[in-house]
Amino acid sequence: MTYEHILFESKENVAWIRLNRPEKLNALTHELSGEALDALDRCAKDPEIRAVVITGEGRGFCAGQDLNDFQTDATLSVADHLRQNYNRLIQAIVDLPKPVVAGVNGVAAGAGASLTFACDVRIASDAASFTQAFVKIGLVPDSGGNWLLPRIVGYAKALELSITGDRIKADEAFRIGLVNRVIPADDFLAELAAYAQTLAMMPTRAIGATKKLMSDAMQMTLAETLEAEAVQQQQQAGSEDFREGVNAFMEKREPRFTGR
Ligand code: T3D
Repeated sequence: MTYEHILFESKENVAWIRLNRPEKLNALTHELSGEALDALDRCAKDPEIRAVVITGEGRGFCAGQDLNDFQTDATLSVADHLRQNYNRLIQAIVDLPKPVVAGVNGVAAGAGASLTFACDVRIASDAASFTQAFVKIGLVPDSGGNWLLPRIVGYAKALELSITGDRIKADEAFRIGLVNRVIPADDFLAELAAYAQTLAMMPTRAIGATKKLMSDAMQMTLAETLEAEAVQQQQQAGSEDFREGVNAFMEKREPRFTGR
């Protein structure tokens, strides 16, 4: 597939997915969602890719659904649109057995905010902001916002943000635990790249398994979780990265993980 609404690049084991409709603050269209989904599939299949960054071109991260689509197509089934586009996109990010970093360069609104919530880490520029904009146009949060946001910031704050639609800046997002790090805008891309690079050099299989274990554990009992950890650890213990990690420790050197 050739891409018109995203930029896709893979270098030094990191894949970059850049939403690329800057004049619309990277608002989502059917085409953009399809391209992002295709890019995520490539990330899943390519063993050389060991970390993924999703970020936006221009001054916005993503302004959510392109509202022009509601005006131009009155027959659009919103439910089917969500099922075919955003639901698959969110699930693909969560299911990807590799770390996914949201590089939140600017405003993240509506489904654009949900997109960041689905990522494993949110690194924000100090120019970033978040708004659960849905309520401002008479909609409910979607794209997993009702499931993901309370798990990140807690129920009370998630509900408040969702029923007010208040736009919060990066420092407030950091204060409530919504973003993991805030970086001055001038240094943003360089530090984001360094962060992703560090993740890409980690034991990728262990990271993928941790994503799944921790997500599953949110709905499991302690006993179920202990058992799932035992099963998973058995698998990790057979990996090349485990052997390398132990050898490097014994030999008092830095490990060279390969993701195998
Ligand atoms: O069927 C389904 O899929 C339903 C699913 C819905 C999921 C959703 O995401 S619903 C929520 C949709 N998003 C919004 O309601 C957000 C709308 N945008 C805004 O509220 C504001 O633009 C922002 C808070 C995001 C940013 O404000 P600001 O002041 O920094 O920028 P701006 O001037 O409002 O926007 C800049 C341009 O982007 C502007 O275009 P112009 O006038 O320069 O030609 C604006 O119209 C355009 N833009 C921003 N957001 C959207 C958009 N164009 C289309 N759709 C947008 N969502």
